[in-house]
This record gives sequence, C-alpha cells and structure tokens, in this order.
Amino acid sequence: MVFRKLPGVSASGMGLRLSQKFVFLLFLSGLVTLCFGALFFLPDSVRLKRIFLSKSDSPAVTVGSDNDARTLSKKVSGDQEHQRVSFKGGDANVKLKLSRKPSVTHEARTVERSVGSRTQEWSPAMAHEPAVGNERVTTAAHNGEHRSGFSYERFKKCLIKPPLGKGQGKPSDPQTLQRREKVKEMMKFAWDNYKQYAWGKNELRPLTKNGHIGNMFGGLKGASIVDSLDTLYIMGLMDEYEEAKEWVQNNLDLNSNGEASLFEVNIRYVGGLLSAFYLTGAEIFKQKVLELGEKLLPAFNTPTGIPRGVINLGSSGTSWSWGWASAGSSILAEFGTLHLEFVHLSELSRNTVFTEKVMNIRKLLNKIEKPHGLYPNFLSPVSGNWVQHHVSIGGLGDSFYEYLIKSYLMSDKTDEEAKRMYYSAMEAIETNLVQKSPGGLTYVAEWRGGILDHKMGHLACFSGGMIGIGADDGPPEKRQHYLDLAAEITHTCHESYSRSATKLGPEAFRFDGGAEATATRLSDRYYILRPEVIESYMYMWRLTHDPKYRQWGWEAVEALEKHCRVDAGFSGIRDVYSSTVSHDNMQQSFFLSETLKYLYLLFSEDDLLPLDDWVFNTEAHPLPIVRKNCLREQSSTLDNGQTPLE
Ligand code: DMJ
Repeated sequence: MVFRKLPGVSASGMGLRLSQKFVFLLFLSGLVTLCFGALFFLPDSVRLKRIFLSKSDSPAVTVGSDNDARTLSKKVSGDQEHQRVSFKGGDANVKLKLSRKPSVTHEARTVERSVGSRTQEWSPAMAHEPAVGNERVTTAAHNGEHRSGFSYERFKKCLIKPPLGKGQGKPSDPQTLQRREKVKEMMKFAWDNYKQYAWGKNELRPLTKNGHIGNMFGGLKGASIVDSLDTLYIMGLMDEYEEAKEWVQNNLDLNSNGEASLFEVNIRYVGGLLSAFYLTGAEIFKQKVLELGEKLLPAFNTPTGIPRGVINLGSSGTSWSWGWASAGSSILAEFGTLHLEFVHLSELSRNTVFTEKVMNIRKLLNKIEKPHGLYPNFLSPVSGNWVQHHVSIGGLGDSFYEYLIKSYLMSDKTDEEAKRMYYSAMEAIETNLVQKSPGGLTYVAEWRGGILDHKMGHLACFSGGMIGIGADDGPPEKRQHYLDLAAEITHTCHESYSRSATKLGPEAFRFDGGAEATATRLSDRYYILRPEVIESYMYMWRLTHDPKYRQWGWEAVEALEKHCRVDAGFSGIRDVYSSTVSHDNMQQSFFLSETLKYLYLLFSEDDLLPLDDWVFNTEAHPLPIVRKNCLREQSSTLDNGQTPLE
C-alpha cells in the first residue's frame, strides 16, 4: 500500500502539518543549542557549568565584552614604539589595545591547567614532572603549600657576602650619608602617600589623591606594594616593610581572571616576590611566587613556545598578541625578559618546566637568522620568523639584551650560550647602531630595515649600565673599550637631562635636524619618573667610583624634588623643557622599585647588595647568582638527575 502524502498534511497523525512540525523542531533545536551555548558564558564558579562542562572542556576563548574592549582599547598617541614604551612603563596617557582574536585557542584548550587540581594532594613527583610539549603543567603550588626542598639556610651560606653589607651599606662620608637619607625620606614620602590614598591599588594618583588599577596586571592588585618590598627592606624601613608583607599575606589575591601583560607581571610581581623571598626568607613570598609562576605557563602554549604578550590569568589560560604589534607578533623585549625570573622559579620549585620554557625561547633566538646579526623587535609566535626589521636597544628590544648578559652573570658565568649571544649582539649593535653626533655625543640609534633613525629613548639609557657590567667578561682586548662606551652613553643620557629646563630627561631625544640629545617632538617631552639614566649612574659608580656619577644622581634628586614632588607623592611631568610643570598625576610603581632604589644604592657602600652575589632584574629586583655546587647541586638536583639550568 502506498501512502500518498497530501501536500501540507502531517503523516504523524498528530494534527500538525509537515511544515509546522519542521518549524517546531527547528525552534526546539535552537533552544537547546542556545541553552547549552549559554553555559560557556557563565563564570567558572557557577555550579551548573561545572556539572555540564569539565575543566578541560571549558572554552579557551573568553572574549571580553564590548565594554572590556572599550576600556582596553584606548587612543594611542605617537608611533608604535611610543605605545610600547609607555606600555612597558604603564604610562597613564596611553591605553592598551588588545587584539580581541585569541589566537592560541587550540593549544590553550589542550593544557590541563593545574589550577583545576589545586585541591588535590601535592606530591613531590608532581612537582618534578616535566612538561611535555604544550600539555601537562604541574607545579608544587597546592593549598598555598610549597614543599620544594629548597633550603633557605643553605642558600644563605652560598652567598659570598651578607646581602645588606657590614653596616647596611652606610657610607662613611657625611655628605653622601645625608644624600642617602634624603632618598630614604623620598621613599617614605612616596610610600606613606600611596598607603594613605591608594592602599591596595596598583599605583597612586598623587594629584587627585586616589588609586589607579589600570589593566596591565590582569586584575592583580597592589603593584606598588610588591614592587616596594625589597626597597623598603634594604632601606631599613621595617615598619613599612612589615605592612607590605602583611598585605601580601592577607590580600594579594592571585585568583584573578583578567588579561595581563606577561612581561609586566613577570618583572614586577614575580621579580618583586622572588627578591623579597631571597632577601628575607619569608615563606609567604615563595608560596605566592610559585603560585603566580604557574599561572603564567599557558602563555607559552603556542606553536613555537614563544609566548604571546597578553595572558588571561583565569582558568582559560588563553593568550593574545597586542593589537598594535604587527601581524600578531610577540615583542622581543617581552618574551626575551623572562629568563632570570623563570630560572629562579625552577630553583625554588625544583620544577624544570620554567627553565625549559625560557631555554626554548633562547634556542629559537640563537638559531634564527639575524639580519646583520641584529635582533628585530617583532617575532611571530606561530612561524618563529621575524615579522619586520625594526631594531632598537630602547623600547621593544631593550631588556632582551640586558637579560642575555645578566643570565650569564646569574649563572655564575657558566651560561656560555647567553654570553656568546650577548657579545655577538653587542658587536652587531656597535657596527650598525652606535653613532657619534656632530657635537661628539655617543648614542645608540634605531634601525629600520637598514635605515637609521637617529633617536634614543629614555629606556635605551639603561644600556650604559648594561655595557658597563658586561665589560669584564668580553674579549680581553675590548674590556676598556666597553667601559669607555658605557661611560660615553651614560654621559649622553646625562646630557639629555642637563639640556632641559627641569634637569630631567625626555622620553626620547634626537640627533638630527640640528638636535643633540634633545626631544624635537612634543610627544617625546614627558618624563614619567623613569629610572634608566639613574640606573646607569649606579652601575658606573660601582664600576669606576668616579664621583661625577654621584653628583649626577644628586642633580636628579634635586630635580625630582623640585618638579615631581607634590603634596601627596611624586608625579611624572608632561614637558621637561618647561619649568612651569604640568603633572601627569601618576606615581609609577617603578619609581619605588627602581628609581629610588638605584639612587639609594648610588649613595651607599658597594657592599649593599654586592654585585658578586646579586643581579638586578629589569625592575631592579635583586636575584641571587645561582652557584654551582651550592644552590644548584645541593638544593636543586631533580629527580631526573638534572639541575634546573641543564
Ligand atoms: C620598568 O618597568 C622596567 O625597567 C622595564 O624594563 C622598562 N620600563 C620600566 C621603567 O621605565
């Protein structure tokens, strides 16, 4: 028997027409999809979501709301380096712009985040489990307990000298002592005001007397507190140090879910906590830093292992490239400025995973072909190739070079690869970038695919100190040459200060169109309390004991007092060439961690944080040299028989 369907008549006998049934089914399936899809957008904490989706099923992509995008994407003034420079320094005037396309979704999805296993009992075997490719990431961070086997007592015995010197670095001559006391007073003033008006926020806004959170730290708070711990400690501001420690203990919440700059979180939070631990032995710092270190690991889950610039600190572990970075690239100064901290994370956790991540970056950079031996600033984390040929020892490139020589020094001069890479980079920089102005000033220009841009950023002024500390270990015939070059660059940077009305230096200065160490663009005239010039004074003082460096440091103190000190703290200024200053209303956390620390060290004896035992990370947080037969062999031999640096 053949049933002949009459047009529009249901065969089911339920009285529905075929077209009606179809519409109904369509509606029903749409509803189911919608409900299920909605689960993805619920916060991780919602129970329903946890019932339906296991952790690893959770979508790696958490696309922020338009609102988020709006707050993250601000108008950017100036050129790309300007964005980056300000970015690195947390410039209040320039806002972040993220590429909202998370491009690491697949890899991120495959990561079994140990966040999800925090409630499990930790065992030493888990801590030692090496990460294989992009998959399992396990550390010793559980329930706030870190049983890493690291012995602080043993570590202290490995130091050649006491960290704070014989007498806390107190200088014998009265004028220097007085100057040092002044710097200490500045620190206390900056701290007290931060405490009064911005406690727990990231930075103080000293004019409006409130706090600033910003969006560089992915919801982490208290950047000024973490950045200040070691400065307070070495200055002997013990009540303040105790307040800071207590805040870390009770209020530093690492379970944030925001998008952070991997670089900034690493240099300020990881660096700050590591130093605080090594200086004081307080376990809380070690616990926090290992927990935080673990949260950063998913950033490396890219096809090449080169991390992207922005990481979600929440459970998704997704990462993004900066929207302004060419073609989804990663920034040399960002992924190249992780080594020191990550090696110490391995030292403390006895988990090689951290060192493996940064050694992988090193391997790639060592192997890749370099135009004229130079390292361009943008690299694709997908292909592992350079994205364009802009080279700079200032913003975007700077601390990569710094970390090469410091990796060598921090390895107790055993990391030969870092040494080779540093000195050949120096050769290329000298051949291609180092210039002499008509007025006889030595400067390091920038390179754009073979064309020189005769500009030097304030950030590039750290290079005087870097070349200075690297002088001793270069080819013997170049030792004096490097010291001279370091002194010349530091002199040029001092000129950029002394040629301004305020005696503070601009964000960038030029050597073309008749300019000599002065800013020619309005947009380059600001000063945001940056440390780099003073940092070079400090190193050059330690290396030469030429009194001019202390004198120059004192000039900077006077200028800071005169132009940057306001009622409730210190503020950056908008134009160093105008003596009627306009303040930017921001006391950067690096002012407390770097600028004031370097000034204090400049007016102290050399045995306060002696360079025989310590290297400073790029945020001026001191990290101890990892000594063979000491830190490494006794405390850090791993289950697989390797040491973290192997
Ligand atoms: C600091 O956060 C670090 O020194 C970084 O390497 C560069 N910029 C700022 C200070 O200027």
